[in-house]
Amino acid sequence: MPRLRAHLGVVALCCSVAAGCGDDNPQTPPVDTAPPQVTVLRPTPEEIVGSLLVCDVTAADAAGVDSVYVSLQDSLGVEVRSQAFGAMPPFGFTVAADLLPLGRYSVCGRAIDDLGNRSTWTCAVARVYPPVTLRRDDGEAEDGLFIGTPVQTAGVFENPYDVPVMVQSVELYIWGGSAIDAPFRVVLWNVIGDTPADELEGTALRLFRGPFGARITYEGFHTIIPAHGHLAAGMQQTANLPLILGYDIGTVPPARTYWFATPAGSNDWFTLESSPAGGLETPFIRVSIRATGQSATQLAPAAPARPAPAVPARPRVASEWHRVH
Ligand SMILES: [Ca+2]
Ligand SMILES: [Ca+2]
Repeated sequence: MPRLRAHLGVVALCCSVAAGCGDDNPQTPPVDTAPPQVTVLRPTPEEIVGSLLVCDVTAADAAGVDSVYVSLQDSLGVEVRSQAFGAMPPFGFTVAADLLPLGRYSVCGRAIDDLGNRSTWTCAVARVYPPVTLRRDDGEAEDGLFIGTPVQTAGVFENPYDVPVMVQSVELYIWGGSAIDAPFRVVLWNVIGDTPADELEGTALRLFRGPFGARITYEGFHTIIPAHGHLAAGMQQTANLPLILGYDIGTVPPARTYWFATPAGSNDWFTLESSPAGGLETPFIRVSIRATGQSATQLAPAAPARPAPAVPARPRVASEWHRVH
């Protein structure tokens, strides 16, 4: 047995030398057992999404990427949308935020390389805030309010989200029996306490001919409402023949949420309930908003609002207004 062991040892040594000095015998490359490296490019972690949820994944592998699978899941892990891709990027898709309920969503990717190695899921979470319309009416105006003089009319609306939102549009309803040819502007005001205050921005003067029963939507605003902040939106008239704003007499609005000021341009606001012709009717004013997303969070420092006039006996509520332009 000792002689046999020695013999085997020599054989083993020879084999070892032969394998190790194989300049003319190329080594077999190591087998690739590593799965592809998957990275979620969009959304960025905790990205605030208010319009489009961009789902974008990349994958890399030494042996080559064979295929990529992208999955969008809600907070319960239920798949909202998925798509399989081949070897060539881009790997991803885009979903409109207004098609999704408010919530947190995971964008996940996994990939398989050319040798069949499959990666685990790589995910990034986005916070999706669908655009929403702030309103206090049922969408059907039944009457019009005629105060008898050009007037500002505004509703005070609250941003329901815990993130800043940008005003997308303001919608007004001009009553069917309104006078013709009455110029007006659509205006956004700051809110001090619960009262409309300084103008933030407004449209140019609108010369409106034949507006009977018209719903008008104005876009192009840039005001950002802070998280849970307040905004006053409405109409400022400048003509001798005031427009009659459509009112919803079937809805009782929250008290002191609608205001008017006369003459137009005045900061002397009164609640609509205090108007002889007003009562508890609801002006047809609606404001659509969307979350500002990542680009807006880079707007720092914020431009301060213009100083508000002194309002005695009314506590001032901090209002961090942002202007984009
Ligand atoms: Ca690999
Ligand atoms: Ca109504």
